[in-house]
Amino acid sequence: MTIPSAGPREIARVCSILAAGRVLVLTGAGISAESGVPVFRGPEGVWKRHRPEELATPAAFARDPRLVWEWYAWRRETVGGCRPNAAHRALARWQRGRPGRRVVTQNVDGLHLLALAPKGAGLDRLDPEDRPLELHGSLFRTRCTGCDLRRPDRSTIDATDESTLPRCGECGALLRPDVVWFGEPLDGRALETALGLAESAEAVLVVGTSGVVQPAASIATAATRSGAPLVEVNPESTPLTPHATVSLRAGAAATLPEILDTPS
Ligand code: BV8
Ligand code: ZN
Repeated sequence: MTIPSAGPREIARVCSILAAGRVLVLTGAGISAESGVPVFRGPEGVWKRHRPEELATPAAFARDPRLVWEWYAWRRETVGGCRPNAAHRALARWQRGRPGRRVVTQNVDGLHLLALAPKGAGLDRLDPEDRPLELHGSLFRTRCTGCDLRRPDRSTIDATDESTLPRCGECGALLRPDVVWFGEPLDGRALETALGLAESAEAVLVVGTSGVVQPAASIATAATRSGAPLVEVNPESTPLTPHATVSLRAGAAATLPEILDTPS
């Protein structure tokens, strides 16, 4: 059922669905739109200026690492100034200390983590169950193309020349953003965990994803195949809308506090 603007009855229905013990939340770029993080597709999507095939692929990096790092340096700078919005914060409140509530995100902006540990402090003390599963990696981690060393990294990247690109302190090889590019497999353990959470979920909440990127989008439908009702929050309809029990045509920042802060 698609709801152009949710009234108290629909909100109450959504709250009762999300009051289940085991709820899986799948988020996409739309949950960060109101934090000022550009979404991927859509009129002003970042892909408009660049096509995924050009930049977010291993072949593009092999062909022109400087251009790829230039794009990621710009995205790091853009995202680095963004803060979690009311939707990220509502999710962090809702899931804290409730192990049955898990967030799986396609986003690489790190805003779910910042909402859980605002100053970035205490990230290491976060309960692993509270940490979001970052299926596509993070803009703020690098990975070594030589020895695979992965490290948190919020440094400013100098992409003016190939010689100024970041290199591994251990082996000297070129570093790359620790994100999953198109044509690259997702981390097997992360995907297995996400699919396991989907199969055991009693409800699934999908927020701000166009539902076109696979295999991430299939995590939502894996939950519905196991009988879990799906609630979607998105101003537009998506390929996941037909699987939704309730699809709220709404923005995340206004809607999530409304549907998650209700004591259950
Ligand atoms: C792989 C990291 C195989 C990089 C990203 C079927 C099965 C398997 C693969 C495929 C398949 N079909 C096609 C493929 C290939 C491909 C794919 O899915 N292509 C798509 C484009 C058709 N998939 C892959 O390549 C994956 N790898 O399958 O490997 C393999 C196996 C073994 C061995 C070798 C290979 C890897 C996919 C990961 C790609 N990396 N990101 C980077 O970020 O630079 S994906 C990228 O898109 C982002 O991570 C982003 O999160 C993701 C999905 O986009 P969305 O989050 O949905 O964002 P979008 O802009 O599209 O939509 C925003 C939504 O928000 C909109 O609906 C909008 O209405 C809504 N919105 C706007 N404002 C708000 C809002 N909602 C709420 N509130 C608001 N205020
Ligand atoms: Zn190395």
